[in-house]
Amino acid sequence: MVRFSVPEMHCAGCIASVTRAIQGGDKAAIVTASLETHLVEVTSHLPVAQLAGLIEDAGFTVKPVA
Ligand SMILES: [Cu+2]
Repeated sequence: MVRFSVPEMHCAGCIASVTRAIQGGDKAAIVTASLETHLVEVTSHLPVAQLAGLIEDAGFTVKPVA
């Protein structure tokens, strides 16, 4: 599981966009997002950089969280 900070994620629509973007790259990905922490947790076989790219392509600033 990898964790990303997505500060611009502010509503359920944003979560839907992020989830759709990730699952566009890996339809089996499990995505959990929190509006309180702006964290997105992803379980996927894709590498971290590629997951970050998918989120970015959806229009969000993203950074991996250690
Ligand atoms: Cu939103």
